[in-house]
Amino acid sequence: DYTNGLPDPAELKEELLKKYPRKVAKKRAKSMVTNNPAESKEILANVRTVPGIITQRGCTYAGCKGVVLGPTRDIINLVHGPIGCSFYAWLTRRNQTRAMEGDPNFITYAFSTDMQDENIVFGGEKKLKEAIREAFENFHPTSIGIFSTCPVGLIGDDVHSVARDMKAELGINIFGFSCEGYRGVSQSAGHHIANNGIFKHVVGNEDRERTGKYQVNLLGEYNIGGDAFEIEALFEEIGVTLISTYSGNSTVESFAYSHTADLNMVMCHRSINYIAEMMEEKYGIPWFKVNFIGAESTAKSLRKMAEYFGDSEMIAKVEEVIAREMLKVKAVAEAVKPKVEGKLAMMFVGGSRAHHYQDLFRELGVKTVSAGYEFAHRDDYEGREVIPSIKIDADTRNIEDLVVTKDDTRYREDLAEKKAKLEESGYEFKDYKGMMPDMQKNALVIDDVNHWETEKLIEFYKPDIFCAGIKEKYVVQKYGVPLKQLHSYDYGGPYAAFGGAINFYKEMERMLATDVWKLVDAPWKHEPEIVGCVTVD
Ligand code: CFM
Ligand code: HCA
Repeated sequence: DYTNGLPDPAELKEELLKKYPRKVAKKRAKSMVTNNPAESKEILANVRTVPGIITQRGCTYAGCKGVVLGPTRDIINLVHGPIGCSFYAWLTRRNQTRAMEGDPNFITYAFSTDMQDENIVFGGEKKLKEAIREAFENFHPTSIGIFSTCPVGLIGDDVHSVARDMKAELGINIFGFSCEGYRGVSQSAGHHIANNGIFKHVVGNEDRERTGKYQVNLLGEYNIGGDAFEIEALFEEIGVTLISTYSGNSTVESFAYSHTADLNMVMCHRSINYIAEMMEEKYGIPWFKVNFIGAESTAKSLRKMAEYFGDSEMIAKVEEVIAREMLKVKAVAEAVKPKVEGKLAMMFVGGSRAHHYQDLFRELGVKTVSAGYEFAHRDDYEGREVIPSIKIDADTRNIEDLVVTKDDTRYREDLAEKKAKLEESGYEFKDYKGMMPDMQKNALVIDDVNHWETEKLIEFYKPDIFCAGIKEKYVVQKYGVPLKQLHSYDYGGPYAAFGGAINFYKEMERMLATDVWKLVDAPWKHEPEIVGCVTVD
């Protein structure tokens, strides 16, 4: 409970809103919530950013090409558009991959049609076809994805018909995405478009013999800074076969037979829940939410998996691994905690990490005083929805009307009643919590935080660390506050699972147990602000 000892967030909220025109203030007010985990509070999220406001958000193309398909190494991801869209998405996310010798890895390349004025005026389909032929001749891929950038939608190039023609001509899998940057309100729309495209064009294309007793997919783990490698090693030790990861360290080949898995575990719910739900509906593969950020969360997720399979050997193995790893984790946490305990953190990131990383900070006794997502939906904030535990009677799986997994208002309905109904019909249920029920009372939750609000948050709380992305990094640091990038991890990582937790603790020791940041003197404190502008005639 942050009611005592920390400033009252209501004061800050008032100051932030005062700056805005009346209509904007009214809208922003709904996206800033003083948290109370005991109450079901609503937050306005997944709505358009007011033009003129400097947002942290990205675009639909980023969500589709960069996030969901980008980390897959055996597909050529061809960007149909001007070169900048491709160049600025070229390896910046730090998604890693490990190809076996001789296997294709196209991740290090940036493929683009490099549209010019002429293509904008006369159409770019011909150039797109040529680019596909060229990519095919040079690299011999088994699949090519085409990603539309803004101008493609504006001039009306039909990437889907080009894909169909080229598929027939070249005899490989080719499919297009209408993921123009301007669609939707953020990269979230791009995730949805990517999920639908992969499901339609790839999943189920191949069958494969079982390769293990327990086969799983891991969804929403993108192998940033090598996170997935940590998790893969744990699965291997525990005796679980990882069929496919969507999409860190992945191949489209494995997506094609991923429907042969027994279970889907969802790490980033925001970007990939659609595939989990579609696979459940079409192939009957159950899914549940996991989190491998934080040592405690990792232990919990492994236990959840072992319990699901109900195999006593696996349960024992999981306990053995947890006991062994926790010894190492605790040794480092105990050394670091006294140096950082009680410090204040803020995190404004994406659609899941602003929540997940609070677990790691909690393990060090660091308080998250304010947090928010860039583009998450209400369920990622408020989520108290009922996710069926999957130890359920195969004959009575028809629980659609009882399960609430969508970002609508249904989860406001009486949970107790739902629980009773589920239990009556032999189902177990688990709460899937969003960020707010997991945060302290009086912490300030802000959706789609902007530049002005960021500066005020820093002045108000004087946090010891701010977590966000590259666009925020240097402004925040000029305030004398260290910024940890929770997207790319700066140059660090992995931070997932037990090994990752140790890396993160050490990084926090470096960043928090030092006074060096207090020596930073922002240039704007001394240099005059430029107030006018020069007109050239
Ligand atoms: Fe999921 Fe992600 Fe995130 Fe995301 Fe992203 Fe990312 Fe992110 Mo950057 S898929 S929502 S769209 S966990 S790229 S790996 S770090 S904003 S919090
Ligand atoms: C994206 C990708 C991004 C950007 C990170 C950042 C990533 O949204 O297009 O702003 O630093 O993780 O690479 O989220």
